[in-house]
Amino acid sequence: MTSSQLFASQFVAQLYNLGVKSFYLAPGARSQALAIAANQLAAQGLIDLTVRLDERSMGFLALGRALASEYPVALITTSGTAVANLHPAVLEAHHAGVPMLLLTADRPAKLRGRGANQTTEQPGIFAGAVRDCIDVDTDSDPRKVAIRAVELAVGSEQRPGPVQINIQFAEPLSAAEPDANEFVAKSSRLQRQNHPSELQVKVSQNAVVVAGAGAGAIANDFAQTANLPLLAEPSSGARFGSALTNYIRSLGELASEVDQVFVFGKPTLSRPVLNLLRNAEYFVQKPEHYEPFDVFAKAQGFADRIVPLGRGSDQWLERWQAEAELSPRAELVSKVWEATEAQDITLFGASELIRVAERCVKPKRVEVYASRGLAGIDGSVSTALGLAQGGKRVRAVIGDLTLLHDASGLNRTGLGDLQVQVIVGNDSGGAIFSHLEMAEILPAKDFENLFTTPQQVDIEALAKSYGWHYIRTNPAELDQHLDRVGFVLIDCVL
Ligand SMILES: Cc1ncc(C[n+]2csc(CCOP(=O)(O)OP(=O)(O)O)c2C)c(N)n1
Ligand SMILES: [Mg+2]
Repeated sequence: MTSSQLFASQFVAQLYNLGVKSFYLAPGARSQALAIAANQLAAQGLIDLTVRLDERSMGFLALGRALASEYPVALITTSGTAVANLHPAVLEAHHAGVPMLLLTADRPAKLRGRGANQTTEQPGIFAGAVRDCIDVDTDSDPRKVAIRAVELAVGSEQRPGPVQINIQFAEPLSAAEPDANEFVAKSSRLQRQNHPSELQVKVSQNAVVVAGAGAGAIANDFAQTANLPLLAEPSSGARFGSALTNYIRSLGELASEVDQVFVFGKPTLSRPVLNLLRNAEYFVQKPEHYEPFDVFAKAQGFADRIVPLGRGSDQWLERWQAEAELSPRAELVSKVWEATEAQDITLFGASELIRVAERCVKPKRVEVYASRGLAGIDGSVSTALGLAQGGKRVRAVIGDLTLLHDASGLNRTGLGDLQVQVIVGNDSGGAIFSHLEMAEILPAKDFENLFTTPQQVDIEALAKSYGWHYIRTNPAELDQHLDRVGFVLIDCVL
């Protein structure tokens, strides 16, 4: 049998040859050959190797890094529950189309179901959330396995996304030789192969363009070309230009007149926008990463590129202009939005603040992310740190419960110097739930216990125990702190 180390060295080197430059490792015994091989490449400066304790937060860190680099990153775990801890980030990556390679170390297959230590059914553990699970022992050809994995992750067959490579390591689990650098060749990225489809659609006079998460600037180009109102979410990548409207305010009056919608990306934030699709005909331009959006199962057509025939009227466009929301939360998100420059990234957590941003932030071409694949409040601190590993300054705008959910993600160990501000809109609990009908029906105390769950955590102590600079402020004074460098936690009290 081929040795564990030979397989690991060739496999890791081949990933490098295929352009994979960011590796993540959570320590364990079964994965030691992969750890040693990755470290050998890192020692030569060929790859970045980040070592984290907690696989769950490592998953989101890697997700952020993959978002920033738009190329697969590799994650190495040991066997057992370590693998399962990647699941939340894998689900988000699946739905948002983020490429990741999950190198999960395992014992030989013959030991499954026999009570062997730290051994479970790892193949299939992520079900349909991975593009494939390649289950191999160390007699397989590591180069072929690596090529197949990277091809699938970049989206050569479907959308980009996570791929699991489950590697059965038998003892001896590692050796000093061979060195992974022996198998290194020129590193170049695999390109995604695709054959774009096109659809021409006659533009109605009462049409709008809806740009959800991941829509990209193409949605903006479309709205400009077709002279249509643009309803663009903060993380759409299309929230700029003259066609953008403060649409949430306008919708009450104009929704019933809309008879045609062009959908880009994954719109999820506002029910009034989604309701437009119930009543109008709609066409979907398939996003590069997210799954094509069709929750009402009545899209009139899908294509990689929709070409508008004709243009909307200026009168229709003008009717969509409205005033932005004014509130302390609006002040908070607007200040961050205004401070964002070309070399910055803004990340919104999945809760009330991104919805407020949708109602108020001005047209501006900025780099914005939000985990809208599954809209979890988990992993947001880690995702911000992963984005920052790409070299830009990152500001994450999140709720207080969202912070606490990923408190262990604050661990700076192994991260070096990053520029990251976590700006917490602190309203002590889940403000978003106040919109639920239950808020009116249940006794206030029950509603608090079951939904808002107010917290009294000492956030200052939390930040300091992880070595973050802590600032307590309010929306009116927030702008004074947005240039602070290093690891900064801004507790913005609402
Ligand atoms: C992993 C996960 N668990 C639970 C939820 C449901 N959820 C959505 S928002 C929210 C509360 C968020 O509170 P906070 O972060 O303080 O934001 P706020 O709405 O107060 O601004 C919860 C529990 C979720 N989206 N993801
Ligand atoms: Mg809150």
